[in-house]
Amino acid sequence: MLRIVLSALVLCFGASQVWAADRQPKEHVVQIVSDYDNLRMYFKPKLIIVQPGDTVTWVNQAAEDHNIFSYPDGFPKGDKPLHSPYLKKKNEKWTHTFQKKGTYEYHCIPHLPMGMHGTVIVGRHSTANEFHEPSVTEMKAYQARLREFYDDEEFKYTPRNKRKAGKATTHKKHAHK
Ligand SMILES: [Cu+2]
Repeated sequence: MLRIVLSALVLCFGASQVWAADRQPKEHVVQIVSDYDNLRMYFKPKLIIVQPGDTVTWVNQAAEDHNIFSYPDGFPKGDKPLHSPYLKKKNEKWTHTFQKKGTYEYHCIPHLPMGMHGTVIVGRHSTANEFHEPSVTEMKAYQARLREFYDDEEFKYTPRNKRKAGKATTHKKHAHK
């Protein structure tokens, strides 16, 4: 369902790229929300569409530890992951300027179990083979960061290039019906 929504958004926003070359870079804000009453921590908006050259500033809305941390394969090939420091104070900010087109998928480390994640689409959505393919070392480094909060067996992340086998099996099943 999310994929359909994303595709529709990309279709709608695709036309804007025609005049993208002439536009001034924009500054966007993503609120980091700590909703203690409902025990929810989330990025607002969860999905933001920007253009190359634009900046996104994440603003902490409460005195709660949050960070912006790329999934190990959650950014375009040739770019670097988003690794913010922990924002601890109310109104503490972190800004990143996006230059490369594609999809950036990130989460907050301590609140990953609450589904605290977000997406930045720069210009257009990345296709499956345009994402960074993490090395063994990078995967180990990512798991080590998560282990600061979680036991080894929790939140084992499988990069998308390792998930293809499962998908192929599903397709086969459908073909037999
Ligand atoms: Cu958080």
